[in-house]
Amino acid sequence: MAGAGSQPPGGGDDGGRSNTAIITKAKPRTKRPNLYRVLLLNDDYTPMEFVVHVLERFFNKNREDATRIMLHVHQNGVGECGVFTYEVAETKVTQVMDFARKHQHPLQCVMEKN
Ligand code: TYC
Repeated sequence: MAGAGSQPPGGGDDGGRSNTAIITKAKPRTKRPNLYRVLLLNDDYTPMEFVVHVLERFFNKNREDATRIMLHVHQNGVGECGVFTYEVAETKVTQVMDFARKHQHPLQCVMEKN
């Protein structure tokens, strides 16, 4: 469709006959990355102290916050450890799952798009 908006801002639709410059100002487009929640899932076998340790070690929580999150997961079935970009979230999930497996605990850690 020809008409309003079909030419660049600043006009100058003279078929190239004049030497008027068109200066377009770039819009400041700061694009935010997609964010992912990393979640711990409850189970009946992983010791509470192990889950607290995981939260301290991989999610940089202090003991108080780690204990609060662990108890939330224990009581509600699932809880958030943090929100990260895709690659960081994926790394956290892998680290937790590897660490749990190494200690023979069934602890599950997953990520979901925020
Ligand atoms: N429910 C476990 C227990 O009673 C503790 C636990 C908490 C396990 C959080 C996993 O993500 C978890 N020992």
